[in-house]
Amino acid sequence: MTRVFEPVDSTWCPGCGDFAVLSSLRKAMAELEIKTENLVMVTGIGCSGGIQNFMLNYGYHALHGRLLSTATGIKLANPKLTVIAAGGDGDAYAIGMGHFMHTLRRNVGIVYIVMNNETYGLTKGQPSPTSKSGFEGNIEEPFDATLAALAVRATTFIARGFSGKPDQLTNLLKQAIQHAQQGKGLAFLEVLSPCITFNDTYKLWRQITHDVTEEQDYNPNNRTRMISITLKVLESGRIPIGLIYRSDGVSYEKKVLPNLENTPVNTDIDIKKNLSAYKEILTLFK
Ligand SMILES: Cc1ncc(C[n+]2csc(CCOP(=O)(O)OP(=O)(O)O)c2C)c(N)n1
Ligand SMILES: [Mg+2]
Repeated sequence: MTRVFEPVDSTWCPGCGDFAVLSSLRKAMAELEIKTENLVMVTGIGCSGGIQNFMLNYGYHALHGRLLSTATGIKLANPKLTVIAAGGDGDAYAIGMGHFMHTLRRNVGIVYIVMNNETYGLTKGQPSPTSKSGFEGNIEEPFDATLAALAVRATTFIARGFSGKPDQLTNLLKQAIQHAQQGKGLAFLEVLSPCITFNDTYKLWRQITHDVTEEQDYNPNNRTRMISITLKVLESGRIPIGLIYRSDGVSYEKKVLPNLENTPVNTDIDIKKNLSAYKEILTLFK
């Protein structure tokens, strides 16, 4: 199969947290032996969205905040593909918030990576929905996506990694990809990925990230307990990281397309063979 993309050199600032996401993703793909021609990356608008240009696979740069509807369409057209959506906190939780919530609710079998730097990096450092109160004149309180995702009862995989912990990140990425591949549904992975130019949080995040797996009553299959742990960690001024929640769901594509041999990508669209059917459809518009 010929490929449509040649990866280009990264345009990220030296030291950007997104480099760790890129290298961990490459590592996870290699370890899971995912063939590049079977992977599609759909990305949002922002520095983080550039990741698709630096990878050797099929990709599509979607409209700002609209990557999830594009990724859903690709997965439904060809459920055998591994579909990874990736973008920033602004893309996900500001302009894309409605799509984020509803895609979680649908449990589409894609991996969604949100690179959260608590700012709009590409447009030079304005506050985003995850920015702390006080950042660049921000007077609002930050949104926590893992807690919100836990509140959507259809979610089946919720995790948070940190660019400063690449081994844990690679492990979470592998689990997320496998979850989506196994038809269990959407794997949501937020990555704390510092913007060294406009919001350098490396040092702070090393201090305040807290691995939820260290909690005595940690049980990632128990939603109620994980809501309580997540809330407790957040209210103590720390940020929960690690695998937060996982359950065996049934993905949206499995419900819509129970027969994997009869999917849109397998449909015969040959004009000559289907001429009468096409004519019939056209008459409906007359
Ligand atoms: C419809 C639309 N509105 C606004 C913008 C301007 N814009 C470009 S990127 C961006 C936000 C980027 O922030 P984030 O999603 O957090 O990505 P980052 O650059 O931090 O990785 C905005 C508001 C746009 N490109 N399109
Ligand atoms: Mg951002």
